[in-house]
Amino acid sequence: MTRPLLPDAADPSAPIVKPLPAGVLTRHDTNAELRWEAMAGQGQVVPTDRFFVRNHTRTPLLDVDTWRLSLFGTGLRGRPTRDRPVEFGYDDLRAMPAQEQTALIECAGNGRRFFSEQQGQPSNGVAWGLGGVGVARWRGVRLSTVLRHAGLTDAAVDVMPEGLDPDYHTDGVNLGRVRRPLPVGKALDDVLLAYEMNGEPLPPDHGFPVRLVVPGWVGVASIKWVGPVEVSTGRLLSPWNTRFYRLFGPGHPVDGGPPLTRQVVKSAFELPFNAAIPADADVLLHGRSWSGNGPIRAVEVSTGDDDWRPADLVADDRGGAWQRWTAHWRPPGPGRFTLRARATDVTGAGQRAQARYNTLGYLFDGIVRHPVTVT
Ligand SMILES: Nc1nc2c(c(=O)[nH]1)N[C@H]1C(S)=C(S)[C@@H](COP(=O)(O)O)O[C@H]1N2
Ligand SMILES: [Mo]
Repeated sequence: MTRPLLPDAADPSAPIVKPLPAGVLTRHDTNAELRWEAMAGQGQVVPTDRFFVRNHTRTPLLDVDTWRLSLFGTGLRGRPTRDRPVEFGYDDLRAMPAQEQTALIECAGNGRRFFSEQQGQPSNGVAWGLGGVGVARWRGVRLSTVLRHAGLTDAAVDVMPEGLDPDYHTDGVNLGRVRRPLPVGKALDDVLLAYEMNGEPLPPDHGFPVRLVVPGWVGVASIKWVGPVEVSTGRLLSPWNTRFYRLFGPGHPVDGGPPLTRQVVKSAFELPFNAAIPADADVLLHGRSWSGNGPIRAVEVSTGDDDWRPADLVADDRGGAWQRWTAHWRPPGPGRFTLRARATDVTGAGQRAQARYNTLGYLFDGIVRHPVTVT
């Protein structure tokens, strides 16, 4: 029987179970952000030890022997109820046809820090730099397969997975378990119920025993530690598609824009902020770009005043979950410089001079100014 792989020194009361070495992850309360310099020299995939963690509360340690995926609701044949759901155990899922997919998960608030740092527009939420993102090789069973086994009907509209982590409290109110409805069209398209990450059983922090992987969409759609799943013939609501994960503020509807779906275009250099770069040498800058709309078509880099030039795209990544690239630079001499990268995806969407402000700081698609010092 598969067990969660607990690191030896794990503290089961910590919000995150895996070690958070300072060189690869930066902690923000219950969350941990990838340090981009830790991706230097890596392939497509982010090694599991440095994959970012976004926990509303904390990582639960679940017993796979008693764990069940339980489906219920009006969108299933026989309308099973929450008390008498259609159940699948871990081995049932493992016995279904498996699928592997390299996919990117990114928090909708990734880059939030730059709303305040670059645009003077502070917003609430985790102050992510650009490290609230990762790519992994996920293996599991398609959500569509499980829904069909559970008796999905043509009348189903929404599918709402619910996490088994503790209830989320904010401003003194208990909002219950983290849960967010997915339209049935997306649920049947490319969504995975994953039980493996990078060739190992899912680690506790990333959803053991089973999580959703919803490619291209805001990370919150990829519910971890899934237990109950409601399938409904009507639209479902939760705080995660009403009061969070919509665009609020000036220029947006009073109740917020539509629930967020796809992520926007971003780029990052595989360097720390304020990296020291030797003068009098040719430098090969490395970075990555990605988009929730699909593959990246082109990337440009600037190291000075709007001296934009094309970056070289790594051929192996064409059509992949994200695109590695390189750009040559010969610093003109010692001093402070600002690196910038801007990408365009297959739909023509790109990165803007100014990201569109919203009070919760979601979907930052501005061009990030990355300071370095040449010495
Ligand atoms: N049950 C549950 N699922 C969850 C969350 C959570 O707190 N609880 N966080 C969500 C958010 S906001 C993101 S960005 C992703 C992060 O996935 P990761 O921690 O594996 O990187 O998980 C999502 N799934
Ligand atoms: Mo997120």
